[in-house]
Amino acid sequence: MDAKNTRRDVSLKPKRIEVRKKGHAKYAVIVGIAMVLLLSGVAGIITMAPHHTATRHTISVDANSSDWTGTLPNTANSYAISNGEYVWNDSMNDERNDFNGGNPDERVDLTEFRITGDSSYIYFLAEFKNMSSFHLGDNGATWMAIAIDNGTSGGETWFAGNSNTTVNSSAAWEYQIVVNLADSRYAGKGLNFTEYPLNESTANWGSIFYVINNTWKFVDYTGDTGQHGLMAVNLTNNTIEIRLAWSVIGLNPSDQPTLRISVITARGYSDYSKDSGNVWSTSSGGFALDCITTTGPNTWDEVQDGEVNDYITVTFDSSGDVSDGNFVPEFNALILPVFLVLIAPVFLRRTR
Ligand SMILES: [Ca+2]
Ligand SMILES: [Ca+2]
Ligand SMILES: [Ca+2]
Ligand SMILES: [Ca+2]
Repeated sequence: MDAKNTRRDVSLKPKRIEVRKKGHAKYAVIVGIAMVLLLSGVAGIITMAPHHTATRHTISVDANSSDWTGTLPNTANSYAISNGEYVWNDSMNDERNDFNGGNPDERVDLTEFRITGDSSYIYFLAEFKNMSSFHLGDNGATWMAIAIDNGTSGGETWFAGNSNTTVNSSAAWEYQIVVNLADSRYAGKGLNFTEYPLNESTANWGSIFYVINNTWKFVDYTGDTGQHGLMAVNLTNNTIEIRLAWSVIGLNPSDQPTLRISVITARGYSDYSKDSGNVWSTSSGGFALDCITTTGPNTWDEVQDGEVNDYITVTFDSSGDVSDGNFVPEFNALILPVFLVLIAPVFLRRTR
């Protein structure tokens, strides 16, 4: 298909080739467009971002999701910007089942992930398929990490929890939120609900809720009762809600920041008394059991290489409301080169 070969053909059989080439050119264009559309569809980038109406609202961090009012998109593994929220519909039953005797591991099956903000806080909501099979403090309880690239260049790519998993280097993070429901301080209490603030007791690798910066230092506030950060979980609601003051992640909404967000879930363990807690290790690949990606159908397809290549982008207006967003799939970067390769023959022929 290179120019040299084409030129040789032309010199050999000028007339017949000319006719065939027009047919080939049309064919190449059609195939090219079809391939681009196919790849776009596969990669989930025909997003047709809905016309959004910014509706700033404050979230009560109580593990009740009724204050999140954006409309969930109908399609699995797609997003919407709705009522000032970034709303991600995560595919159901896409979690790895390495630890449940090969049965579905619904406690780690993320089903929804949402982001919004107001002038004081950024808020996150994570919903799971079914968390009724365990209590807080159980070994192997749900573990989740949210990596936040706040727009600063550089950053760290490893997810926390010794999870053997990285984010895409284009979304290298400055701050990471970890929720580890296996926190040993809760063991044996039979609890389904708790709220936890970002105070000095979060500065422990076995903590139920902590924030770290990209030099792996805990970000916590002595005596905080939720002013800087708060996490609430309700296993009956299958819901985790989080808020962080903008300043905690080095931002001010008046700058209308754009963040890149990567998310994984896993099974956690904890020994708070020994400042210890991480995720359960799988026998191969990254240890994430679900994540935000369009690669599938199973999470294994994304994390077998130890990297979550896909990430969310979300932009806030000066009031802290989500004003825009996108989703960047791994194959996005392939679309343009593939398109150029496919249409190249058409241009080569027309220029002669
Ligand atoms: Ca709530
Ligand atoms: Ca899922
Ligand atoms: Ca997923
Ligand atoms: Ca990957």
